[in-house]
Amino acid sequence: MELKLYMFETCPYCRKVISEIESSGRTDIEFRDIRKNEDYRQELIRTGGKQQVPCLFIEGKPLYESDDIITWLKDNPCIS
Ligand SMILES: N[C@@H](CCC(=O)N[C@@H](CS)C(=O)NCC(=O)O)C(=O)O
Repeated sequence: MELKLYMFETCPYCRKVISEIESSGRTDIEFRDIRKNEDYRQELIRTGGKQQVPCLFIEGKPLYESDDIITWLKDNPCIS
């Protein structure tokens, strides 16, 4: 499954999600820093409809809200 987390480093909501990812040990998520890459920022706005992070793209579909992302991650553990 293709998973991409749109984020930036100093965002506390992103840190919360990244902590969950790191503590779970999963390595199947690509991090896309919207402050370091303008293309990522544009993709987020174009596809998600707004510039809010964190946003997890699940097979290209955006999921906003850190709590909802964490719930999804727990419900969908990495099975590689
Ligand atoms: N309720 C949201 C809040 C997310 C949020 O406020 N993110 C900020 C960055 S810390 C943001 O993207 N603000 C819009 C912007 O920077 O343009 C969540 O829990 O994910």
